[in-house]
Amino acid sequence: MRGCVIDEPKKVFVAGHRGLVGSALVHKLNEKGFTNLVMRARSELDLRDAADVDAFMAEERPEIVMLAAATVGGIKANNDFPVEFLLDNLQIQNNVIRASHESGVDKLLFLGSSCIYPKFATQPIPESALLTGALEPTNEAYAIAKITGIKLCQAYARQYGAKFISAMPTNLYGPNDNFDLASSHVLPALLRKAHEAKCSGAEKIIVWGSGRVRREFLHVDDLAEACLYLVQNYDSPEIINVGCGEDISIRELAELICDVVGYHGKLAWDATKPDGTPRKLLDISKLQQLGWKPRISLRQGIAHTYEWFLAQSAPG
Ligand code: GFB
Repeated sequence: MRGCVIDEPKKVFVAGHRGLVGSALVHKLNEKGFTNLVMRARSELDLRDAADVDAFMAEERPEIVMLAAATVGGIKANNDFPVEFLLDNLQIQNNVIRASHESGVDKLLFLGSSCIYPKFATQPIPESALLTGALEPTNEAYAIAKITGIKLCQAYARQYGAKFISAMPTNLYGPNDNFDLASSHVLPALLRKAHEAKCSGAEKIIVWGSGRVRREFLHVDDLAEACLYLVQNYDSPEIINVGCGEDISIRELAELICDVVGYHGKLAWDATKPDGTPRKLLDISKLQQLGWKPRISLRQGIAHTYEWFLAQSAPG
């Protein structure tokens, strides 16, 4: 119709759309009217393969790339498999970032992690703490890969003026998380342990480490909203933290999870397992100044994740 221009939704490639972050991004993009999404399962496209990624990007030519594909895991998986955490992540991000530049992508969002910051960074951790001290050894491989991804995005921005931005999320949780006890993060692990102990009538659950270390947890739906907000409102190559601004000890987290699940047994501490970083609370003032804030409280978010977990494990 003449005189009536209807903007087509931008074509967005969500890399890693089946994971915790990618699935939340797809949901949020659909909700906000971005219906032109490109996605590929790992069986269809191995992002570690440069030639396949090049061919895919040349054919699809997305305008926006949200890079949520990564090899991820909790403290034990990170500690046990440094080769995969370093190599897979370097390959995935190198391929996707380079192919995005070469295929003319307008905007790319790279997702890092709060573990890029030094083990003993000042708290809350400002973006300026990057590369000011030694990393936490249990996740050094993953952190080095993520730091390299940030630097590659910044290099494309400096050399070619690319709008490749990098967000640093704090510890995330929510639907589609990994609940495997050997490789998961603490929150899904404790949710599962408390649920199984409640069902079996066990008198205690095992919690790793001392319980004294502190972590900040952000529901993945809040992260997804922040990511979209950044894609629409942030162009700087400087990294930006995404968190909720509050942290909690692992003991308090375990107690909260047991309360939400309705498990009334004891907590037993396994001191043979590592504590990791003593504290990891992000300074989110930069994001707040941009006008974004999280909406989901930790208790609400755990309850929502538990509902999802129960629905997955329900027969039929
Ligand atoms: O979530 P998590 O595995 O990773 O562990 P990080 C956080 C804390 O919870 C550690 C304790 O002190 C764990 O010892 N914890 C207690 C448990 N019980 C459990 C349990 O049953 N399972 C697990 N997994 N932990 C990760 C990094 O560090 O954070 C990644 O390894 C990434 O690279 C991610 O950056 C955000 O918070 O210590």
